[in-house]
Amino acid sequence: MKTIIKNGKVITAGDTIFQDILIEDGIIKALGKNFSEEGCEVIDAEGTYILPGGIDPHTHLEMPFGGTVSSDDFYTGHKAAAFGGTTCHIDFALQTKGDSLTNGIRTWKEKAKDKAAIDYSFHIAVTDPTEETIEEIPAIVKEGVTSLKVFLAYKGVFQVDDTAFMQTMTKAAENGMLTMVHAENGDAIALKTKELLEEGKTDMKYHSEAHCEAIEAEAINRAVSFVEITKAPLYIVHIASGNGVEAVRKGRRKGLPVMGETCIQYLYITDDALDQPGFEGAKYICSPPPKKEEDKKAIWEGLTDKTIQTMATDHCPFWFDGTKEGRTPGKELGKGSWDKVPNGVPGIEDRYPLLWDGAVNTGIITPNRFVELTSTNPAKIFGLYPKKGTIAVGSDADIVIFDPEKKHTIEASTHHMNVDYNLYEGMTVTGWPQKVMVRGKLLVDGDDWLGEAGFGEFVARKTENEIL
Ligand code: DUC
Ligand code: ZN
Ligand code: ZN
Repeated sequence: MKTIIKNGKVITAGDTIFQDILIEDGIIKALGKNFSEEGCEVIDAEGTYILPGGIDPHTHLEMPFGGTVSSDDFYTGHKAAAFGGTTCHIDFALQTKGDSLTNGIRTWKEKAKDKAAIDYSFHIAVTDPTEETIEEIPAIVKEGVTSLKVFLAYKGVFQVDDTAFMQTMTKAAENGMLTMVHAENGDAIALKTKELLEEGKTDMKYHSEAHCEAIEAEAINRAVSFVEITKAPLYIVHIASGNGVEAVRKGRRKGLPVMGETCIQYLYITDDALDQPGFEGAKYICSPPPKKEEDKKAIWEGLTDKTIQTMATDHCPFWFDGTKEGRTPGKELGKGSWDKVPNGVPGIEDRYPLLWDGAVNTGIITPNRFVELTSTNPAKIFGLYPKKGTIAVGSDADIVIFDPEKKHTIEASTHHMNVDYNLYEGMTVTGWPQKVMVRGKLLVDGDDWLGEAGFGEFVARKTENEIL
């Protein structure tokens, strides 16, 4: 099976070149011009940009959380991802307390295997960092799971203490594994939550107060200090605060191996969204929550000065109204008090075109930097490169044929995510994926879905995580 994509402008992190792409058996076989078209399917991509498929390094599909389960599974989430230009993602498998890391990964592999339509991999979230758990790390690496996450938040649920954090990151580094951290101070959140609730402060906006900027910044500063103490590399997930960005910047200037991720919602949304009449603010409740205008500005700066390496989503959707038939319970669990609202927002379908519209069309970043943030850097940091994350001979043919002129209005009624609202409802963006392929198979052709459950593959990752 051979395909030629011709007449498009191929944009990678390093180059922008008019060249044709020859694909054979799902792999990019050659780049150049004037390929023989005999026996090939030919896609004329005149007027479009050919980009590496997006890699979302931070998602939570079908995740049990907040008394329910996130509403996208490995089929619906993958279909939505593909329509939005994402061809691979790394989801978080959770360790159950008292159980092994291996079983956590096994459980998530089961969830994915018959449903997956795009390629995927897993990080393991360490929630019970006992001696046995830490000793299990080398075995996990052998399974191709080369990154782990710890939480400094969610006291009594996922939170680990500083000793466990340092021990885990040290052991991970010794085994070529990258540690990731959800950096918010869980003790401070628990205390603030108690105080706010005792004062009868139950409106949605108080979620922002319980997860205020200083609570995130303290944890990020602490995490960066631990990099200095242990010398182990660290990737800080979903940075939402200006002082958090600054802590990473300072660490990097000292030469510490610390990297930062932000999520698309933090570029567009502020805490005003939680402060709306009635229950509307619940749609925006996630942790960390979006912060102030000045934090948003600082995150944009972090993207342009390369303090931040990746753009993710933390995709973790919950129905706004989960009471309808066939739905899992959703945000309505928190009617009456913000602390009962399941934490998480949708975004897997929106990330790639929203960043293009907001950052490339406006001239804030180049198309090459866009590719870096959405695909190449996640691939390099998490050991997927050069199989994924670029358009090069020998790479998987994970390709987005992107129409830079196409206008698209984002609406829950037309999006593919399995959730009844969209954070960007009514926003019109310019630039939208026209065709999307994974390993040479066309999954999206305009509005048509050609993907199949079971086509997506688990990707075992290498330990050569690059420190960018
Ligand atoms: N934050 C969220 O909002 N949802 C999932 C997990 C997390 O850390
Ligand atoms: Zn998190
Ligand atoms: Zn997350």
